[in-house]
Amino acid sequence: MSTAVRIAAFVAAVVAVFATALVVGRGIGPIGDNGEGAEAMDHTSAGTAPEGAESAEDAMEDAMEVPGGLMVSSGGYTFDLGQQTAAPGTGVPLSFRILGPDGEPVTGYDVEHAKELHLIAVRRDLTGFQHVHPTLATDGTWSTDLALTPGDWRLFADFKPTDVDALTLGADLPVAGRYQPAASPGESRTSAVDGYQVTIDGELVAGTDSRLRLTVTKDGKPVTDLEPYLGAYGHLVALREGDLAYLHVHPDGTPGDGTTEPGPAVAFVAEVPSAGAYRLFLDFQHDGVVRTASFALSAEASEAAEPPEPSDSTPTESTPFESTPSESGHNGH
Ligand SMILES: [Cu+2]
Repeated sequence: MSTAVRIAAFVAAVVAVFATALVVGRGIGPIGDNGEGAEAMDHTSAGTAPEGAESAEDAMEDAMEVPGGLMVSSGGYTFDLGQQTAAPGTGVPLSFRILGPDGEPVTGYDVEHAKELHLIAVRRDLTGFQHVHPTLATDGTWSTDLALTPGDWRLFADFKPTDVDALTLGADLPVAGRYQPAASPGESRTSAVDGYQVTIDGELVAGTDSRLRLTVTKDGKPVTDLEPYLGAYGHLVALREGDLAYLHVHPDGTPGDGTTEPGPAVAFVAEVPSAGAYRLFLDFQHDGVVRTASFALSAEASEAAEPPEPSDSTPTESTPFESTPSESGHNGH
């Protein structure tokens, strides 16, 4: 046996001894732990999970809850666009069907937010937002017109088949032509549209009901005679930047409930699934015209998650309405 081979054999033997010691050490570790390990095992076997495990379970549950609008087919229902591309234009006809679990077009819908189906169209760079209400033919075909510019568009159908949970399906619609993608504006809390200025107050926090308040002014004066639109003084759509997840937002208060004023402030409750950038679009009606204001907000991580890195920016002071408990309560639907 050469020296080299003998050294190699010795090294292998030493490694084997250490590996065995490691395995044995791991095996007896908890038992030889003066009862502490045994106690912990009793604790676990009794079904009481340690605190950390519970929040991890919650986080797992949250992770499995897929936001709306990311799928073209879900729960047996399919958003059937019937066309793969569209030409640009201001009055581009679009028709589509929602196919049910049996593959047939769905013809029965429940009214939600005053309509049987809400169609949201937005270019993937989050410009050109439109919220329209197509008309339903007896054969289950929905029809509407859209104003489309060149680029990749995303369409969302928000509806509730009769006797089934509401759902939002999403489908891509590429529009031919050259275009320059718009950059994200970063945080943007004010929006000017047709002489109106709309501001948004409140913070989005991942995984919690976040209260948002939008305030409408015109020529510097508060607008106090907003008109009901879709059963509320505003309709807010929130989309996550990056994948355009379509988020659940509902108004906090209903016109005519005795506490909800017709402006200048409109309150909403939004639940965002994660930290990150979100774009919000508010449709509001005044003087018979529906207008859309848009905003960009950054959602914070939930308190249950790891604390975020200290950031350079000073946290925004809480606005009065945040610390005031809700008077009207959530107006769920
Ligand atoms: Cu709608």
